[in-house]
Amino acid sequence: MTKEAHASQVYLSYASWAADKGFDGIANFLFRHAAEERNHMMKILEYILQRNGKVHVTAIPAPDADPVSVNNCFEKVFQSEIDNTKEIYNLVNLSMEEKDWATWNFMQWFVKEQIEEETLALNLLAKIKIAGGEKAGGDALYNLDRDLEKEPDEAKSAEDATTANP
Ligand code: OFO
Repeated sequence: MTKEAHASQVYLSYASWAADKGFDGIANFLFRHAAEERNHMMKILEYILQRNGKVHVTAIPAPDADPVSVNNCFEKVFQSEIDNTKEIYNLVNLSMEEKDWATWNFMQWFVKEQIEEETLALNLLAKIKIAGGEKAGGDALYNLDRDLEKEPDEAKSAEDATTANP
């Protein structure tokens, strides 16, 4: 739960960085993703309650330092997703050890979600690499920024989100 909340803070922080640099499309994309990660946190919280568990809401660690470039921003996004995937795999492993098949089944949604999110970050990094990687600038970044403004995502407003479809 805290890891998903942390992922949301990471996206919020990088979105704010992008907005400050004038990349409004990238900022919007990252802000929407922050909302998506928060929905993931809620999905886990609701599951714990549904299973009669006790929810512990703890402090959320601060996000990393700001990125130094658009390329670095998406490298950091990718690394954050990898870190979250490892935490999710730990829960899957634990559920197997405990023979808690309900939780194992619940966690499969997150396994699939992480594949999608890692792929999305990798695809964006590949595009930036074509545009020059760390040296990408001018037109290339302008076009990427404009494309991301239109990128569809799964983030819903809080009232539309459900546990099954956060
Ligand atoms: Fe919660 O999906 Fe990424 O981290």
